[in-house]
Amino acid sequence: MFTLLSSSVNLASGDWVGASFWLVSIALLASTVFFFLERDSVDPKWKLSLTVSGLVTGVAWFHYMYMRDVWVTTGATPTEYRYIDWLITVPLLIIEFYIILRAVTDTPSRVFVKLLVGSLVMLIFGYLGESGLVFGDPLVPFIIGMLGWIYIIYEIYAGETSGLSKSISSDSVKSAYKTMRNIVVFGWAIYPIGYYLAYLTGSEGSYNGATLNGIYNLADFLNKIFFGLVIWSLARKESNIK
Ligand SMILES: *C/C=C(C)/C=C/C=C(C)/C=C/C1=C(C)CCCC1(C)C
Repeated sequence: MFTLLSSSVNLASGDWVGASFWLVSIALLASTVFFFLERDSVDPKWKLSLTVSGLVTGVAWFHYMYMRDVWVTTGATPTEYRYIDWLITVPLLIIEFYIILRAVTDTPSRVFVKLLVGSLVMLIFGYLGESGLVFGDPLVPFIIGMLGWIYIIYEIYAGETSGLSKSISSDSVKSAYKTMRNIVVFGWAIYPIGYYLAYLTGSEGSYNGATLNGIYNLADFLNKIFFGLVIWSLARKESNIK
C-alpha cells in the first residue's frame, strides 16, 4: 500500500516544515490507536464520540503520509491533499457537537446540517482561492470562506446549537462544549491566518508554501489531536473513570 514507506528520499536536516510533517504524522497515528483503545473503557453513550475522534486522526494520518513524502521529495505539497483531508475531517469534527448534544438532549439533525453547510462554504471557497480556480484573485473566495466560518461560530455561540447547549445539566459536558467551541474560534483561526500570510500580504508571487504548510501542520495538531483529547477527557469523567 505504501510505496511511500520505502521511499528513498529522507528528511533533510534543517527542513523544519518536513520535520513538522513528520512529527504531526506520527502523533496522529499514536492518537488514532489511543482513541480506539480508550473507546473500550468508556460508557456506551460516549463510544461514538471517541470513534469519530479516532477517525479524524486516522484519516489525517493517511493524508500526512502522502503530504510528507511529496514535501521531502519536492519541497512542496499539493493543495488537493490538504483539502481532501479537510473535506472529510472537518465534517467529522463538526459532527462531534451534534453527537455530544444528542447524548444529553433532544437534538434535531438540522443542527448538524447547518454546521455542515457552514463548513462546506468555508472549505470549497478556501480551495477555490488557493488553487486559483474560478476566481482570479485569492481575496474574494477568502471573504466568502470567512463567512462560512463566521456562520459556524454564530451557531455554536448564539444560534440554535448554542440554545440546545443551555439544556446541558452536567458540568463536565458543559465545560467540554465550551472548550470545543473555543477551539473552533481560536484553533481554527490559525488556518485563515496562514492563508492570509501566504496569499494576501504582498504582491502576486509572494506565496510562501513553507510558511503555509508549517502553520497548517501546527493547526492540525491542535485541532485534531487536542480536540480529540478534550472529548476523551469528557468521556472518562462522564464514565466515572478516575
Ligand atoms: C483538521 C482540519 C481542520 C480543523 C481544518 C480547518 C480549516 C479551516 C478552519 C479553514 C478556514 C479557512 C477560512 C476561514 C477562510 C478561507 C480559507 C480557509 C479555508 C483556510
